[in-house]
Amino acid sequence: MPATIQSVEAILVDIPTIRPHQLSMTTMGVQTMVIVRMKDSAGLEGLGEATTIGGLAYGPESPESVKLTIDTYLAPLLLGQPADNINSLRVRLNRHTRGNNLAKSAIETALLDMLGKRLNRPVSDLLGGAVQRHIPVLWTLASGDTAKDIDEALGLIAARRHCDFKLKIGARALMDDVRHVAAIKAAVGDSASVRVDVNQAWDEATAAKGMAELQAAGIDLVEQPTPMTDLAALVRLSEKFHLPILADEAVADASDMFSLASAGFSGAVALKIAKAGGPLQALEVATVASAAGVGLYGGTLLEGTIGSVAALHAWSTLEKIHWGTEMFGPLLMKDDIVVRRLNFHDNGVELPAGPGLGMEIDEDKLAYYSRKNEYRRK
Ligand code: MUC
Ligand code: MG
Repeated sequence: MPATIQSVEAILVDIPTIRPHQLSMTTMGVQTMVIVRMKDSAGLEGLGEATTIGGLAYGPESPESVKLTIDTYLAPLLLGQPADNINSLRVRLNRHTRGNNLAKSAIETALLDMLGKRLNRPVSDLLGGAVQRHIPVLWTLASGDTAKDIDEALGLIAARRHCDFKLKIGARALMDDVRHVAAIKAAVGDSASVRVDVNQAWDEATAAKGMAELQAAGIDLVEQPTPMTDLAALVRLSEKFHLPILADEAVADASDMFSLASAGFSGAVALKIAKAGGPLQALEVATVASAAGVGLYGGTLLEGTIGSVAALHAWSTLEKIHWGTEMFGPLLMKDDIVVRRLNFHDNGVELPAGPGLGMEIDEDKLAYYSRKNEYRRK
């Protein structure tokens, strides 16, 4: 008798951040994760996570809507179904529900975790096998204060925790941002790679001026300078500058990647399991990007440990991640809900061993941080 899915629980978990995290569209002081706990008839549990940034500030799914989508629509489609055929379950979910890729990513992650535990294999094996176990991780400087960001960067370089940095810009006037970025680049020097993420805040003319200034300041990569729907602007900017562009919000799944690449884009893409609808689909984006000569980068929606580990299992299977990864989400939170936290060292992180994701919930911590009252926001 194949194991069937018996229960699917979606839990809202609020954990404060170690400092305010400023992006062009919001400032975060707390991160809200949706943790999925799925159980099957053999008594196994699969864990998954869906997380976004600043409620509805970043994208069309909020943590609360993800929980509602899972409870109301996805869980009823899964209950009683055979647990191990992940492709069949994806087809079933997509036949009855559109979009909602964050929620679907958490479900796909939980299914992979459960299958890995059943087969006694890590999720990376289910995805074809890991080719790297120590994966580079950058840090995002986003305190909103240039001097604080420089102190933070120098401390992290000295500790060998990170040697690459991404700066969140776009909320301020262009030349204020350029001065901020140039000061940080000058302070960290040539040994550190400095990139910026504009999170769609510029129009094309501002982006052209901004990229010229940033190129002169020694910046290595500019992420999503213009609105996500304007693929033509990304293509024109990528033709105009040597400074490469990282497409983020513009590319969620493999067909988005195909559209952008076939329009003539060159540069790199931020893979995110949440945008794509799960680790398997994120790797499909990587395949299309690689075929088109677009570089790869392991991106995050600032997930906690469960979501970050799911992504790490996927990134570990890639031969080359040209721009490294940003799987630092767990380090931005003051606490964690897993028993053994990730091991960040030597400017990267170790892929956890063990069956499935290799992660175990700390029940006391989960109970402490889970949202008790729907109307309370910390
Ligand atoms: C984004 O847009 O890339 C990734 C790192 C970070 O600080 O924010 C995220 C979102
Ligand atoms: Mg981004």
